[in-house]
This record gives sequence, structure tokens and C-alpha cells, in this order.
Amino acid sequence: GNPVPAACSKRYPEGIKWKFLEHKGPVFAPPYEPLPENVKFYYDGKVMKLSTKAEEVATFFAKMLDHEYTTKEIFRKNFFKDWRKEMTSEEKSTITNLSKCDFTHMSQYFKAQSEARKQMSKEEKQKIKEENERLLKEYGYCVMDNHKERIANFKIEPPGLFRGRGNHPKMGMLKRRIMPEDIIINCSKDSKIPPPPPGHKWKEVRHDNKVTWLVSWTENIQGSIKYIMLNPSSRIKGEKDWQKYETARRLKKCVDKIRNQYREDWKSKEMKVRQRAVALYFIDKLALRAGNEKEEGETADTVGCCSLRVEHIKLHPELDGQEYVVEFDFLGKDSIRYYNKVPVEKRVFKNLQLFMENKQPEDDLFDRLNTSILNKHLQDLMEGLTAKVFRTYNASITLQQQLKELTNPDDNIPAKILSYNRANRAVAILCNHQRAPPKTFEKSMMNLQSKIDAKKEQLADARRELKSAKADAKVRRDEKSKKTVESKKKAVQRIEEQLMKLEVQATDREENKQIALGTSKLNYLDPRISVAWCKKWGIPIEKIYNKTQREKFAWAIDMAEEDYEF
Ligand SMILES: *[C@@H]1O[C@H](CO)[C@@H](O)[C@H](O)[C@H]1NC(C)=O
Ligand SMILES: *[C@@H]1O[C@H](CO)[C@@H](O)[C@H](O)[C@H]1NC(C)=O
Ligand SMILES: *[C@@H]1O[C@H](CO)[C@@H](O)[C@H](O)[C@H]1NC(C)=O
Ligand SMILES: *[C@@H]1O[C@H](CO)[C@@H](O)[C@H](O)[C@H]1NC(C)=O
Ligand SMILES: CC(=O)N[C@H]1CO[C@H](CO)[C@@H](O)[C@@H]1O
Repeated sequence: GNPVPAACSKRYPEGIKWKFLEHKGPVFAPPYEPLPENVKFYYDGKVMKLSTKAEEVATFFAKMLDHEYTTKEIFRKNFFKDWRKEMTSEEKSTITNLSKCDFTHMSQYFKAQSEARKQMSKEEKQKIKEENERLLKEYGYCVMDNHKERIANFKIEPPGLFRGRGNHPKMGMLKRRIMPEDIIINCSKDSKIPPPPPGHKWKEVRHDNKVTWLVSWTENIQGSIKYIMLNPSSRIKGEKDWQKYETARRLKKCVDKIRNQYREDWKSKEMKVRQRAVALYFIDKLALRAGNEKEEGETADTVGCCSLRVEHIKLHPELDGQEYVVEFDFLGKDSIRYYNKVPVEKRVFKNLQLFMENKQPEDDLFDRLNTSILNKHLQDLMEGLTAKVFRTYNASITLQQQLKELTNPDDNIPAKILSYNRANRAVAILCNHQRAPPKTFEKSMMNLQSKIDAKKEQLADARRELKSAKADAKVRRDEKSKKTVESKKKAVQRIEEQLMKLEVQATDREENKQIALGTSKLNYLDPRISVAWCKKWGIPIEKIYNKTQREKFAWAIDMAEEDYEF
């Protein structure tokens, strides 16, 4: 393979291992409670009593009846197929057409129930709260080595219908109820191994101290493995998080060498090497994902860098006054559209033309490449290197550059925070973290605008009062009227500050309309940069991170690192 650049050859940090792990296992979803006799299901206009299993699955559909999903053809088809599997043979022969099923009575019953829950008395609410606290106390903690740690998600999701994002081909399928027989327990040999519920058995009990999950199972829709893990605030998670950003720092040290190498490889005689080098250029420059083999085909035709097809890019020798522009248009992770027009280096452009020669739109752009080849190459370049490390590296360095560029030392705290959010937004755009504008967006903007209008009126009033107080003081020339002027001045200042705060808030919200900041903040931005920026400008950390985020980033908040330049 390729020589490993010296700066990258430092050993990848050792995996974290625990010595002792004890926990109580998961909390299962409550069992199904059959509907009361008076809640009816109708087929073809006639009342029909369903078997318990068929009824349970029917209630999942009834609960979603007002949702657009239940009108979608794929959803209905998948649901009906899975529902029929739960029916008795008699039910199966009667219920043959979903359009003849009438769930409205069931749906009304659930709406009434949810209304009743909202109307619950204080005592009833208190009882539920106490029960939740009891569960948390019993199941919500584990002991790992000498620490008691919070568990992130100790409750197993109840069964229901799969939704998926975008136009997922599996939407409407039945997400099965998870049983103890599906569950793998991971704990240490010398701990109290959690007993399965009476009459049941665990699938397996393991003692693997190289992994940090406590419980796992395989879900039936995508066949993916689910885990119960520690809370992000736990010591071990903090260490993993820290390692991730340390790896990104190592990349910073050797990224120049890696770039020189892939530039060389654009000229390689071997097609495979050229394709790999162009793909790596995209990952570096555009923060694309490598593309996960498992997701492809299975889900709604989403692609990553390695699985791009000819139809996903257009080549423009010249576009809008720029040379060698590549136009990308494809569905990435979670069916989020990636659309971008980027000028690339001439050699990349020529290579792309070569890769596309004599191919159909549905052919692979990088036909000699797959994710395992690419990942293997990344490992050769630097231990621990993945496409995600490039994302983390670029996101963090972009945050730092943007903070330096956007922060105005003379700004007050709200304006500085706006700058921080703008820097965060630049990263979210880079990572393609879009969102649909929230449904309540227009309304909340209107509310904010009316607050601003009211504040402006208040300010005009306060200014008028100040003016007349000044005039008054000129005439009277006494101590009392001087004091009045002072206090009116202060009032004007206070209202001005409040107005400015509201206006900053409105700008922030407007700019944030279609961008999701949370993902990059939680997963890609080295928290040490944010902490150092807050320290430098005297911004309370609570203004940047909420409580959950402060717990997750406790390791960075406790660690004072001053060597950032802003
Ligand atoms: C199913 O029922 C609907 C509504 O009664 C009807 O319009 C449709 O033709 C039926 N489909 C089949 C395949 O029988
Ligand atoms: C990060 O990504 C941007 C946007 O594609 C790119 O222009 C920039 O060169 C990258 N920066 C670094 C330091 O990798
Ligand atoms: C990737 O390609 C290599 C070499 O062609 C092949 O051995 C390997 O099985 C492929 N991996 C996947 C996941 O397709
Ligand atoms: C903190 O912000 C995240 C979004 O990044 C949100 O999901 C979470 O609910 C918030 N937590 C609290 C305690 O406000
Ligand atoms: C001993 C054992 O089965 N270990 C498994 C624990 O789970 C991880 C996945 O997180 C597997 O990779 C290990 O093989």
C-alpha cells in the first residue's frame, strides 16, 4: 500500500475496556390491553370482532388514521400484508380489502383517551410521575467499574408501524414487539446477571468488555442491531467523544500529505486508484459520506460518495463564469437531498469525464470502488481515519475560522451569540443538515414581530417622557428633577437593550428556518472550540449549550484549553 505519512503513524488510542459491569436489563413495553367491548371495528359496513393479535395491529393503524401516511399506497400495502399475517384464517378470508376496513370508531376512542389524559387530575399525574421515577431508579442506572452511570434508553420501544423518512419503501410494515427471547445481555461475569421476566429466557448473556452496550437486539424492519447504551454524560462516553476529536486533530496534522497523495493518484495508470483519489477529494472537499453498503437498496435509494451514479452528477466545462463545475443532485442519508454546484480542479473534471464515458445514467460513477476498498485505503493513510473524521475535522476547523471572522469584539453578548449561531449554521450547511421549516414557524415569527412592535412603541413613549423630563429640569433646576431625568435615561437604555435582544432573536430565527443546528453541534463540532470561545469573550456556557449538551460535553467544559485563536 501507500507509505503512512510520519505525522499519522501515532497509534490509534487503545479501545476502552471495562472490568465490571452490572445492570438490571431493559424495561419492556407494557403488554397489549384489548379494546373495551363497545369500541367496534367494521368491515364492509358490518361490525366484526377481531382476534386479540389482529386487533392490536389494527389499533396501530387506527392511531395514525389522521396522518397522511395512511393514505399512501406503499404504506397501506405494507401494512395490510403484515396485518394479514397476524390474522386468524377466518379473519384472513373475510378481510381482503383494506379500503373496506373502517377504523374510525377505534380512532375516536383513542382521541378521547388522549383528551382524557390531558384532563387528568394532579393526583393522577403525580402517580404516573412517581412510577416513572421508580423505573428510572431501578433500571436507569448501571455500575461500570467504580462508577454509577445513567443509562440513556433503558425502555424498549413499543411495537407499532414503521414510518421511516422520505418515501421509505418499508413504511407501514409492522415493527414487532421485542421479547426477552430477542435480547442479548452484556455484563461482567462477576455481576448480578439480570433475571429475565418470569416464564422467559434471554437470547444470550455475554461478557464482552470491549463494547459499551448493555443490551442489544435486532429489529425486524431493516435488520439493524439496536443497543441500550450509557448516557452521553458518562465517563466512558466522554472518553470516546474525546478520542473522536483527537483523531480529527491528528488528521489536521497530516491532511496536507494526504492531499498531495490523492493529487498524485489522479494521474495513476490504474483506474481503481484514480477513482479512489477522486472519491477521496469529494470526501475531503465536500464532506460527503462514504456511503454505507447496508443502507443502499434497502432504504429509499439513498447514496453516499462511493455509490454515486452517473445520473447524480452533471459536468459543466463552464457555468456562471466558473470553469469545471460539477453539479451534484442526489438523496443522501435519511433521504435528505444533496444539491450543490462546485468548481473542481481540472484534473478531477477530466477524470470524471473519463469515468462517465460509455455509461448509462444508472451505472456507478466509481465502478472500481466500494466502501470497503475506500475505508481500507483511509486506514492505510492514517489509523482510525474514516470519511466521518474528514467531516469532523472540516466542521471543527470551519467553526473556528467562522468564529474568528464573525465575532466583533465590541458587540454585546446577544450579538456575539448571534455570531456563534451563524458560525454553527455555516457548519450545518457544509454538512447538509437541512430541515423542513417547523410548522409553527410563521406563527412564532408573527408573535415575535408583535413583541418587537410593542417594544418599539414602549421605546417611543420612554423617549418622549425623557424629553419632557429634560425640559422640566431646565426650568426647575432642582435636584429632584435631575434625578427624574437620570431614571428616565436609564429606562430608555433598558428598553433599547430589550429591543435589540428581540431583534437579534428574530434574525437568528429567520436564518435558522431551514437549517438544523443540533446534529453538527452534538456530533461534529469539537466542544473545546466552543468552550474556549465562551471563555475568551466572557459568554456563559449556558448560552451555547443547554443542560443535556453540557452533560455530554462535561469533559470539554472541565478541561481549560486556551490555545485556540479567534
Ligand atoms: C376495495 O374496496 C373499495 C371500496 O369499497 C373498492 O372501491 C375497490 O374496488 C375494492 N378493491 C378490490 C380489489 O376489490
Ligand atoms: C471544508 O469544506 C469546504 C466546503 O466544501 C471546503 O471549501 C474547505 O476547503 C474545507 N476546509 C478544510 C480545511 O478542509
Ligand atoms: C469491494 O470490492 C472488492 C474488490 O473488488 C471485493 O472483494 C469486496 O467484496 C467488495 N466489497 C463489497 C462490500 O462489495
Ligand atoms: C437541548 O437541545 C437539543 C437539541 O440540540 C434538544 O434535543 C434537547 O431536548 C435540549 N435539551 C434540553 C434539556 O433543553
Ligand atoms: C464476545 C462477543 O460476542 N462479543 C460481541 C459483543 O458485541 C460486539 C458488537 O458490539 C461484537 O462485535 C462482539 O463480537
